[in-house]
Amino acid sequence: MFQVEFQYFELEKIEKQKEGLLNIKSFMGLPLKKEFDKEDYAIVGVPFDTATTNRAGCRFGPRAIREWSDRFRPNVQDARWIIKNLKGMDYGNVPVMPGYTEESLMCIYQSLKEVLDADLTPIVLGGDHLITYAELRAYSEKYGRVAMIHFDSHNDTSDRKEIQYNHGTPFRRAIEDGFLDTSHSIQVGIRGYAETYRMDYAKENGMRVITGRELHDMGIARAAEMIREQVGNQKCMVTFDIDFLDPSAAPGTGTPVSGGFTTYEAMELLRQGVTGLNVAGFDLVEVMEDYDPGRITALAAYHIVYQYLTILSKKKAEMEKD
Ligand SMILES: [Mn+2]
Repeated sequence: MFQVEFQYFELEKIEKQKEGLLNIKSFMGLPLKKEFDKEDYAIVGVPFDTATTNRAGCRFGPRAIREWSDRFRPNVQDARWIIKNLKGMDYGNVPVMPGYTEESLMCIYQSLKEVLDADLTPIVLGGDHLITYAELRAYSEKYGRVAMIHFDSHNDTSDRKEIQYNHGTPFRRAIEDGFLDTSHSIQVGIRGYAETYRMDYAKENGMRVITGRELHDMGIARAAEMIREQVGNQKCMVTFDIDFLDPSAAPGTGTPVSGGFTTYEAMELLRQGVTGLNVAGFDLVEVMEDYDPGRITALAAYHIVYQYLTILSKKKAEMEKD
């Protein structure tokens, strides 16, 4: 497990926190701040991409997604639910340090811990997928082992003994460290050309896997059912790697894999598969605007986050009914 001397960050904590709010356009115009006031959710940017193995650049993902969020209109369809049922804030960015992986993981973990300790639902904008490993440490400390619903074209259970931490290893490390309730976790959309040992590792450790081909064959409704069966009532987190989508819908990502899914399919899979589940938090990772002059990747990311917000708002309304 990552462990670093934290004195440096403690000394500069106040300065660092201020840095995390500098020059940021807030998500959907939400209040941009570090103090909590009984909000339901906090947007958290993690501009970290040191752990990428192929193309880099997703440190600008939070900025790109926030940029599109100015399309939010409070008086249309689901937006009314979001406004009516949820109080949100933008926590700014985690003060990560490019080039310093373990130190950055520590910053991410500590920031998530602050959000979770204040009883807010974190909605994290990445950043490369390694960041989810640090998030899972915070979730597991708060709730015990958590289940995970993981949308991706890769298992991210790679094993590099010499390189503990890269964006292909987060879920192997999370399993080793006991953060995950694997028997209620599921990976969806996996395809591509990685060595099979990664898939074997995920399955041997109890995770259910729906490959990309299986998902195309069975369709969204059946896959949504399988997600619900696997997760049940367990406390879970949802992690969405934008490369779950087909490169035609999301060209701006580090390791795109053809044969993926449309943005609509992703949104429907979330709506049908995740609504009503016991979700503790959400993240969306691997958005690289520099590889996508049309900026449709970040647009898709924004709409997927928006979809999750509607799910969260329905859950909140349901809880108030009880
Ligand atoms: Mn991934």
